[in-house]
Amino acid sequence: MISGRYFLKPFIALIKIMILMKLGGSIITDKEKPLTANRNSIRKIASSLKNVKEPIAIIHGGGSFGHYWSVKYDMHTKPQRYSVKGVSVVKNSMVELNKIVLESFLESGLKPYCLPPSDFMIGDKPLINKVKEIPKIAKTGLTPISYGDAMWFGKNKFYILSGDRIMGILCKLLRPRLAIFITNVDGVYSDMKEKRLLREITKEKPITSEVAMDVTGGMSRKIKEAFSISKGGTDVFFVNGNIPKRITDAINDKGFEGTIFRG
Ligand code: IP8
Repeated sequence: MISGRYFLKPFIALIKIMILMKLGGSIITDKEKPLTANRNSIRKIASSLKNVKEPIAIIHGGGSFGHYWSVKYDMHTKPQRYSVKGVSVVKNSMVELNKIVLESFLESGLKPYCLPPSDFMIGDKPLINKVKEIPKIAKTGLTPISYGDAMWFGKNKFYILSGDRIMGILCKLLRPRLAIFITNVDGVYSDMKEKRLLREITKEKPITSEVAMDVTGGMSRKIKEAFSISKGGTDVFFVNGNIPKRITDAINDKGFEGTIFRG
């Protein structure tokens, strides 16, 4: 029997607009060189998005900025009483990287709109009314750009909010048409040795435990968020940002190359 959701899917796709895109730290920074942005890659990706008519909101990661300092100051996603110097330094480095992303988008002809996560989060909870403003801002032609950050939790505790977690939070509330994770690899691999790319992950064909074991901490967090986003009905794409045409092909449903988590 055809389920109601399956039958309604084409109609839901018509009313759903908006794309949420995560620019991974691996693509926007040089992970080998501390505090070095990959301006060329950011510009190339931004230029490719210029012709996309659908509203887009971007979230970017920390790469060799935020992650470099959070490792130095031993800061994690768990709320704790971390060094306040560490909080300050991590936060400053993310503002610096965000500024580079904003400038690159502006130079590429887009209209970026800086959106620090403290604008729509209180502690570790989203401010629903603020989150609901994001698609409205994106529909004006601006591109809201948020980022992973060091956040105040309460009771003198802070935590690292990753860009991947922001993707999960925003997708749950906004139910975008698409969620796209841009990294510097072709998608999700079954194992890193043979590099066998997994093209499609569905409820019927779920990922095996070896995959989760083989991938890096960063990738396993993305996979966890991708699963929960796709369970909410949004298709999730993993795309290599070194070939920006793959991003626009994914958006325009033209010969997708990467990994899809079917919503
Ligand atoms: O790169 C982490 O965001 P992510 C941001 O998405 C910081 O994990 C501050 C390290």
